[in-house]
Amino acid sequence: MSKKIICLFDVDGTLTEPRQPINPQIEKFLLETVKKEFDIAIVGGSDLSKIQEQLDGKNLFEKYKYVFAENGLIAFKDGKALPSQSIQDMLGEDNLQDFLNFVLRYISELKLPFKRGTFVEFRTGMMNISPVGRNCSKKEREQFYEYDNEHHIREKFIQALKKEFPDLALAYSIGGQISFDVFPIGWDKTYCLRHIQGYDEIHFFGDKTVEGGNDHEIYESNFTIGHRVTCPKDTVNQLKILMTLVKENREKEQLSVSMHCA
Ligand code: M1P
Repeated sequence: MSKKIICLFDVDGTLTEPRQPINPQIEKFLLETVKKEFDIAIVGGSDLSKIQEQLDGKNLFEKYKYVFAENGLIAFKDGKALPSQSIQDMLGEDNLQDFLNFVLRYISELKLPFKRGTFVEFRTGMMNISPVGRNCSKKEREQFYEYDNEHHIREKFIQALKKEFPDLALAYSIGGQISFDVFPIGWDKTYCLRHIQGYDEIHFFGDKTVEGGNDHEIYESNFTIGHRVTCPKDTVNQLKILMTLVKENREKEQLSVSMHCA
């Protein structure tokens, strides 16, 4: 019997350019070609509203078998919401406020080429912290990204947080261009895997697969077959290769069954 496969995609950098809408041709390929062969699902670090904005959210739940936002802390199967947990319950209000106060103090002392607004976005299962501020424009986002590549603002910030809060069981990951995510250890993208059942293979596609990137743990997980991609076009190419391999294997299986029966 042929294997039941699901393809699980990261969003930014894998299906779309960072924080941009999906290219209609890529969406067409997913929905009209890939979906004929495999179930498809998404797992983003972002919150649901950003994912909906990027993936033409009108029929998001019809397009994808599973939709996971915030690494799977916000989860839907066939459009039905699955159980969730919150970061405030996990950390406790006292720890949370100490943490946030330190973050805001640290940002207040940072001198950057420019700063905008919304430095902390408090989500259900994580905090998203942006030294430059989430309200920056697309151009400013690119500029900060370049500046950060040179000056390692986010990496240094994360080191300072780790040093200040060694006892809080928190993980830090850089999934995008202007911010980093903070969440309880284990609430990385592998969190979503607890919801996926009934498949022989889970193929995960992501671009931030190296250590410190927010696709790293799920890419390395024993429960997935990881595909490292460089951009949405590369995702399409790797899907084409996967579909060819699966087709060849199915043909081989059919041939051996018919030889066995003859
Ligand atoms: O999906 C990857 C990341 O996308 C955004 O990052 P940034 O705005 O820095 O490019 C954020 O939503 C972040 O939480 C998420 O991990």
